[in-house]
Amino acid sequence: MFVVATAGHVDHGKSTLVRALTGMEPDRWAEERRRGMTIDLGFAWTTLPSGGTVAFVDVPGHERFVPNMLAGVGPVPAALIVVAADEGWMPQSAEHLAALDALGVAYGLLAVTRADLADPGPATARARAEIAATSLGAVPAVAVSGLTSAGLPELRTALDGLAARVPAPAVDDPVRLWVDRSFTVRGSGTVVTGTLGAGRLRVGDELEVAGADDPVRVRGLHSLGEARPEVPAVARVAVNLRGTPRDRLGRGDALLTPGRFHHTDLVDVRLTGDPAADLPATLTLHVGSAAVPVRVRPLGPDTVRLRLARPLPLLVGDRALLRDPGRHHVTGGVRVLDVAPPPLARRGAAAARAQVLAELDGRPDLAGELRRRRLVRTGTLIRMGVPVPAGPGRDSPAWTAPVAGDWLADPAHWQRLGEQVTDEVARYARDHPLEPGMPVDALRQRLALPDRVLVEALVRPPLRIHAGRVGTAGVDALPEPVARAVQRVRAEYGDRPFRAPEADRLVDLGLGPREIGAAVRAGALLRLADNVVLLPDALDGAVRVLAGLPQPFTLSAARQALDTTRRVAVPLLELLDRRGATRRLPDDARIVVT
Ligand SMILES: Nc1nc2c(ncn2[C@@H]2O[C@H](COP(=O)(O)OP(=O)(O)O)[C@@H](O)[C@H]2O)c(=O)[nH]1
Ligand SMILES: [Mg+2]
Repeated sequence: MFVVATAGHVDHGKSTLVRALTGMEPDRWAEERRRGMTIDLGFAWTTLPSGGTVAFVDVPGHERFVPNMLAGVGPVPAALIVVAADEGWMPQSAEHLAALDALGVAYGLLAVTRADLADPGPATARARAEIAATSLGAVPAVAVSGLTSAGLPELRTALDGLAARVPAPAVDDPVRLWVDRSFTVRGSGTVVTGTLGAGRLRVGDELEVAGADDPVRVRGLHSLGEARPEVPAVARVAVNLRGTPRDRLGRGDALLTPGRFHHTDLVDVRLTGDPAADLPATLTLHVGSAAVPVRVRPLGPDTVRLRLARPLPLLVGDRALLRDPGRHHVTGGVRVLDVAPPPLARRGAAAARAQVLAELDGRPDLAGELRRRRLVRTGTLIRMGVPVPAGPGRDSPAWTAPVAGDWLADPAHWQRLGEQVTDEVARYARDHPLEPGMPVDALRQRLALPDRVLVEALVRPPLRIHAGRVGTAGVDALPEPVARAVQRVRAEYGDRPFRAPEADRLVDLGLGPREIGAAVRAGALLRLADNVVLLPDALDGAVRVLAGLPQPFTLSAARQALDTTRRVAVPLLELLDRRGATRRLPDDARIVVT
């Protein structure tokens, strides 16, 4: 099926034309028929010469009902623009065309109606020129009369041509059915209608509704007045929903494939067309069949942040339009660049954001999203409209594979995090020498990581996680007897860290040269000289103590301050000299290097 929306000034013959083409009455309301004026959307369909079906969404032309018009054209990718030969181009001809242009509608046809009343030439020339300057470009034109039916066969052929040009629908895409009507059918319950632009609906489907917790279930489907088990896009469709009160759904709501759409009330967008320098601070955003008040915050020359009065299921790349309802004026189109933008709290954040947005074009870009977000879940990206390959393969690079769980990471950021893990764990070990490692959650918080699985994935040998802590393969990686011996040294010398166990005590503890070697390699002991060992955190502790002395200080002053013997003090100071923590002066005194 091919769906086309009408567009054009009031009384130019849109509804008459739809009626003449389909034999159906697009003005559904008694009031519309009494006043001879379309107020709300009308729906009608017919078979084309090719055998295909065209369904019309007939819109009101009166300026008071432009919001209804926008709800009709929002989800429809093709337009039948109607201009009366005897009246020519009029204000709502222009406003409707501006709306189609803002939404980026690229497929259209011009029908110059009431050709029995005046020469269609001038109206045709003017309308084609106006249309050519928009997203629709050059369109075929047909002169018709709803009264005499002249031109209708040519119009049918032109509609077939238009249907052939519209790209094939993405029937495997997720469903986002913008509701344009909802009503109750006795005995069946709630029915909503809309234009299905992509995807496929089936009886029994569970669908999500923005703003509602519970899913809804499809009880029945109708298209073109007939019940169907399944309706693929593109189609006009009526959906009967099970157990859904009518007041829960209305125009502007959307039925969605679960888990595929991010509901957002904050978007960064690019303005299309000629963005006015003095954009009003509040406008109405029209997207799909929805119309939502928004607050506008300018960012760059053609980019703004919109705060929506209620969340909508929007995707990166969506087209929408902004309208000033007070001034009856389509302000311009927008293209959604980011549906989950960062807050702009810090000074200068807005300017920095404007620079980022200047680089975006609304085409989903996985590498760019990772670079900007650094860490993001696959599901979040998909809900933003950014496709993620199923996994790395011949065509997709390694960074498209999750680093942990369903988390994707920017490769450079992930590498930096790995280095930070090493640093943080080493720092923690220095600050907490008696603890067997850094608690995993402390590390997670230090690195501001949103999920523990990320920490677990970042810990690589020689680091490892043991009993909820991250440490070097130190004490607990040593052979049992050595580990026990080192623990005893910790217990005995923890509170006098610069006293080294005497040689015979080492023997008692079972720490021979080989055991000491293993403990030193594992970072569990520090060897100053043969048979002179300290706990590894002693070095930093010594620097702290020595820094508290009047500078420069002598060996004897150091020995006393450290409460130790020459046997330890001499090699300890030499080691500190070698590491650059202290410097030996010509008179053999030392200073702590700061
Ligand atoms: N003579 C003539 N009158 C027409 C033609 N098309 C529409 N009209 C009349 O123009 C008026 C407005 O038509 P309508 O279809 O309601 O316009 P809409 O507001 O664009 O839907 C009605 O009185 C129609 O009878 C036409 O081709 N020839
Ligand atoms: Mg009408």
